Amino acid sequence: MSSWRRFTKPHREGGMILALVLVLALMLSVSMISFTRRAVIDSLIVRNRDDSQRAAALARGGVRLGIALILSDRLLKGAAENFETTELVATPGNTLDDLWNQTRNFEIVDAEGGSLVIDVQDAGARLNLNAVVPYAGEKTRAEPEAEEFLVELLQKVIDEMPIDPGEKLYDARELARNLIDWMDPDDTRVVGGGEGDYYQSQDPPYNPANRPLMSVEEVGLVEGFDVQLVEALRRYVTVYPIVGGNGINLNTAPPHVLALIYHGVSGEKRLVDADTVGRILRAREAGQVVCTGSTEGSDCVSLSEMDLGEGSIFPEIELPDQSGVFTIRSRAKVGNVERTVVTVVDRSNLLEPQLLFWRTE
Ligand SMILES: [Ca+2]
Ligand SMILES: [Ca+2]
Repeated sequence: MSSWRRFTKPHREGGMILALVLVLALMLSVSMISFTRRAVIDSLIVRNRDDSQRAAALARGGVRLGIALILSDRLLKGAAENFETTELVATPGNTLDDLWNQTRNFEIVDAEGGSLVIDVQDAGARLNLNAVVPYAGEKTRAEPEAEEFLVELLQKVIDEMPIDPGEKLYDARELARNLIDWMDPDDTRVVGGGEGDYYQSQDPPYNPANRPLMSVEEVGLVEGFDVQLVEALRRYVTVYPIVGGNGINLNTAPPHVLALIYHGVSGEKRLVDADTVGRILRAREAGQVVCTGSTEGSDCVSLSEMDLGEGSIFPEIELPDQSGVFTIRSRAKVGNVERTVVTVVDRSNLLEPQLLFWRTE
């Protein structure tokens, strides 16, 4: 027995040591793997942070380029002789032939592989909600056409929302009235009663703004509007300029916004049909400009030629559009990191363009 023990004991001890070595080796390799992985992750984080900073800087630079474009466009249009006064003077108006539109979808690539795309759009290319209920201080009143137009606009947006019709529990007329009450200076609902009832029952309670809208996002605070509806509305509308803006710029608006032209004789206005939208687009493609004033001696075509002669358009338009407000979207990409800066700039004062909005995405 004892000799058996003599032979077997070292053998068992050797086995245990071997097992221990294996466990240690395993632990070592596990910690090596996790150390290596950590090192790789750390270097990726550092690289990502570098890319992120570079992308953010590139996007900010893109905004400066965009501002340079809208100012150069203004100077090219003949404001140079009035540079000292810096006042907004009549220019040929905003069209898609302008300098600021020439960089659309053009990708600028820097020496280190970063890329930048700048998209500039005039405010008139969207329907200005603040032109529907134009601000006039305490005298601000929504015209009857404002409610009718908002009903048609909201119904169109609701109809086009890509969700199940059963989920569209919106009432366009109620929404239109709630939006007017949010913007008008009084505290009485369009249908009578206090405007604050709904808002005071919220947690936390708040009040209607009773002033022009400061952002499209603000519409989400209005009774009956939810995030989905505001998102659907976003591609059609703007709130700029906040005061003193006109209706849609027929010379720059995309087809889905042109479809919001509300036209006709008083009391019988309707959204225009696809034929009118097509007519405007064809005129633009032919290098013509839709004008509301004199059409003599220029590339102007009249509203009548667009089948918009009879009656009027609401909100009122003045073409060529002289709006000084532009949205600049600057999207930069470095490695796998993308940064977008969205700004709204007013170029009315050439020496001091005003930054009205800034958001990093
Ligand atoms: Ca009201
Ligand atoms: Ca109100």
